[in-house]
This record gives sequence, structure tokens and C-alpha cells, in this order.
Amino acid sequence: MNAKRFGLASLCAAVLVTLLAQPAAAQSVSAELINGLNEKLLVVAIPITLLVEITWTIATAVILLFVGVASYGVMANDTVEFTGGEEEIAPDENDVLVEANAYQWGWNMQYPEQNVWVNGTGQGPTVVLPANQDVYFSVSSDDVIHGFHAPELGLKTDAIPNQQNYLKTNISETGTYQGYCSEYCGIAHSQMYFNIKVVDQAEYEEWLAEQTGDGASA
Ligand SMILES: [Cu+2]
Repeated sequence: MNAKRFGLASLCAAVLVTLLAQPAAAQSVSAELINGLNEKLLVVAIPITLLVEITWTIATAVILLFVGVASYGVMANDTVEFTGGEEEIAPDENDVLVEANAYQWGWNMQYPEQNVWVNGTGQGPTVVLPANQDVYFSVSSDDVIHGFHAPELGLKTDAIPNQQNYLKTNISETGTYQGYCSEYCGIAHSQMYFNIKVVDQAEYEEWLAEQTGDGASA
């Protein structure tokens, strides 16, 4: 240990002596000018070296750490990336579950818990949902790979045959939002539209009653 310390101290001393030692007297005016300039440039280069060292390593590490923490906070949220299992789909009474099945070329939308199907005409089927309520989509495909995408609502997942992909969200603003197929799937791919109409809870229940034939207005 002592030998190690002694070695380190000797090295520091040697470096200091080298730095502080008066350079040997210049042999000429030319050599004096050149050596003088060399020393000045060495001094200004030191802070640049240190600065580059810090920005390349410490500052980059701090920025990447921020990116990681901020991204994890968003991507771990189940309304961005739903990783729950079957038992976590629509667990509460007023939650809504919609099954979205893509096919060449359209969407079959179904409310399995209410036994309601939505048929598409013209611009595709219109799914009606209540605002400020947890909503789940179970997305699959009957034939080839399609994509379920409602850009204004930040909802996107693949529609893959024999596989259920889940989306969860909670829509705060009423209105009609357009969805479409985001995976090229053949000749009529560009016509694979659907709509998501968000209304208040009472209007949603009224619509649902009309669909099931239970409603007074049906
Ligand atoms: Cu498609």
C-alpha cells in the first residue's frame, strides 16, 4: 500500500516538475518563438480536452438517463402499452369492450358483453363509446395482417390472425374520430375505414339499448 502511494506521489511530482521546470534556454530567436507558441497552445487546449471529455461522457449519460426515465413513465402506462392478460380486460362494470376484427377489406366491430354487432356502410362501421370511461379494444384479423389505427386517439396495434392484441384508453372529448387500417393488405386497403363516436354516458346507454332492442325508442 505504502509502495503504491509512494509510486503515485513520485509520478505526480515528476509531472509537476516537468510542467514547472524552466525550458532549456532556447538556442535561437526562432526556437524561442516556436516553443513559446507551443506552450500557449497547450494551455488553451487543456480546457477544450476537459470540456469534450465531460460533454461526451457525463452530459450524454445524464441526457440518456432522462430519456430513459421519461420514456419508461409513458410506455409502462397501460393506456399506451397494454400488457395485461385476459382477466384484466374491462374489469369494472361500466368498462366497455369492443372486439375489432379486420378482414379484406373492412372491420367487424362487436360488443361481446352486450351481444351487439356494428355493421359498416360507406365510411366503415361506427363504434359508439362513452366519454371518460375505460374502453378496451380486442383486435384481431380474419385473414391477413392488418393494422388498427386511430391517430387522433393515439391508438394503434397490429391485427394478426389467431391472436388478440389489446388496447386500453379513456377518451375525454366527445366527437367522431376516424380510424383506418395501417398495414397494407391488398387492393382495397385504402378503403378500410372505421369511426369512433364518443358521446356522454346517457347517450351511449340509449344507443346501446337501441341496438339490443331493449330501448323504449327502439
Ligand atoms: Cu387492412
